[in-house]
Parts: sequence; C-alpha cells; structure tokens
Amino acid sequence: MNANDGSWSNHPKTDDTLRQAVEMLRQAERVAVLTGAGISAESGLPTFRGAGGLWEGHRVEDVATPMAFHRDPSLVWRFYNARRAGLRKVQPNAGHHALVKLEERLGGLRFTLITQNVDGLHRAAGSKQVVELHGSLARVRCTGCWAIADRGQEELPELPRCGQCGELLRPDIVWFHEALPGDVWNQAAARACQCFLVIGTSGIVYPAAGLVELARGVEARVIEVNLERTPASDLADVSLLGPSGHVLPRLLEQL
Ligand code: BJW
Ligand code: ZN
Repeated sequence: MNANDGSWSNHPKTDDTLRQAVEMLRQAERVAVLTGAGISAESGLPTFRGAGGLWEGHRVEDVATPMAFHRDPSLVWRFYNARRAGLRKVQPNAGHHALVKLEERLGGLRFTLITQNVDGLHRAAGSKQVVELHGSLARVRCTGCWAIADRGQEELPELPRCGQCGELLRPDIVWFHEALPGDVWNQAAARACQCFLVIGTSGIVYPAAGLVELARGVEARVIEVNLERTPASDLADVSLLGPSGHVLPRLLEQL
C-alpha cells in the first residue's frame, strides 16, 4: 500500500497509510529502524546522491575509498574537514527527535536504531541504542598503530598525525571497498524485529541495504519513509512519501 501519488499532505489516502503504519508499530514487540542521509537533510546536511550531493565536483564514490586516500590524502581530508566543520552549524531536526520519543515509548530492549549516517545527530538528539554502521565523523583512526580517538568538533590540520606514533590519521569511517566492523554489523543484523522502519535512504549501498531484506526474511512488517520511491519500496508494506521531519512526528502523535 503506497501513497505514491503526491507529496505528504492531509489527504485521506495519506491518513490511511499513516494509520496502517501506526498499527504495525503497535503490534510489534520489537522495532528496528534504519536511517540514511535523508533524515538529516532537514537539518541542512546534503544527501549523497541528491542535488548538491557533489563535493567540489567529486562524487562520494571518488573520495570515500582507501585508494583515494592513498592517492591524495590531502584531498580526502579536505572533504572530511569540510564535513566536520559543517556539523558545527547543524542541529537534530523533528525527525531525529521523533525517533528519540519512539525509543522512550518502547524502551531500550524493544528498540534499535541502526544508522548509516556519520553525523552523530541521532545521539545529539538523545537516542541511546544507536548502531553506527559507517563510523563517525567525530572519530579518527591511526593508519600506523590503529588507535581510535574521538576528536569531536575540534578543527584538525589538513594532514593530521597520530600523537602516539606520528603516522597519518584517517577518518574512522567505513569507505567503499571496506568491510563494516564485525561488531556493528552483528549488532545490526541480529536485531530480530516484527517491524522495520527504513527512513531517508536510497537503499543502494550494501551491506546496509540488505538489512531490509533480512527483516523481510524474518517476516517483519516494513515501513518506508522517504521523499520518493526506492528499491526498498518494493519490499515495504507501507510507503510514507514525504519529509521525515514531518512524517515521523505525525506517526508518533498517533501511536
Ligand atoms: C529524504 C529526505 C527527507 C532526502 N525525508 N527522505 C562497485 C564499486 C565499488 C563498490 C561496490 C560496487 N558495487 C557494489 C559495491 C559495494 C559497495 C556498494 O554497495 N556500492 C553501491 C553504491 C553499489 N559497498 C561497499 O563498498 C561496502 N563495503 C563492502 O561491500 O565491503 C566488502 C568487503 C568485505 C570484506 C572485506 C573487504 C570488503 C562499504 C560501504 C560503505 C559506504 N559508506 C558511505 C561513505 C561514508 C563516507 C562518508 O559519509 O563520508 O556511506 S557511502 C554513502 O552512502 C554513505 C552513506 O551512509 C551511504 C548510503 O547513502 P544514503 O544514506 O542512502 O544517502 P543517499 O544520498 O543515497 O539517499 C538519501 C535518501 O534520502 C534518498 O532516497 C532521498 O530521497 C531521501 N531523502 N531528503 C526523507 N527530508
Ligand atoms: Zn598511531
């Protein structure tokens, strides 16, 4: 059941899909949520594949790889330092806050938030059970001794070096062609749930995108919240088409 014929509104058909989604959430003992860049768009952070998704003409696939870092670490660090600086100007939005409320309503044992985002806005909003699949912009990792440090919003030099061994630091981010840390993947994949909410992701980057298929495999009901249809729409029981900063608070109001 998809409200695929227009933008988010008070249209009766939209109300109907919202009610169905509310019912699926009510009936679930456990709820898992997967978020992507779209949930932070209303905070002012650009998505990866939408308009404005290029950074100085580079696609994320060209700067977020180990090969790019090997070839030109300054370019890659300029990309990440610009993103880190951007974080100082943004706040969580109504979508992030609605997911905090959902966690409070269900309690930590019945709720998990899995995010592909590296912006830290879920935790900043107050979410507690957060699995960060792709790492964090706040953290750096040494390419020599592998030490990981949280550098928060501190300004870093163009080529930051490790205080312990002097080797080059890199962002503690999962780049293309890199495996997700086993512990975060296991935490995400093991989340058996009866309702899976997939929010603001194009659903094309694996293995994260495979979580929707895993959820379907255990017969969870799938609710999608996105501005547009994605590959996940074909797996979803309900698609709520609209900005997550509007849709999620309405969903929570009715729960
Ligand atoms: C709204 C909205 C609003 C907007 N409200 N909605 C060919 C070449 C190279 C690799 C591959 C390849 N083919 C397959 C691969 C594998 C690759 C992959 O899946 N690539 C695909 C692109 C095809 N995956 C990997 O490489 C992964 N690793 C791996 O496979 O390892 C194998 C291995 C095993 C064992 C040993 C070694 C290796 C790793 C993937 C890591 C991806 N990391 C990134 C970059 C992080 C860097 C950073 O942030 O700087 O993570 S990619 C980038 O995409 C980022 C995101 O987390 C991720 C997902 O993007 P997301 O969140 O979905 O954003 P968008 O922009 O795509 O979509 C936004 C959505 O929001 C849209 O749908 C909008 O409509 C919507 N929206 N506003 C609601 N207000
Ligand atoms: Zn080191």
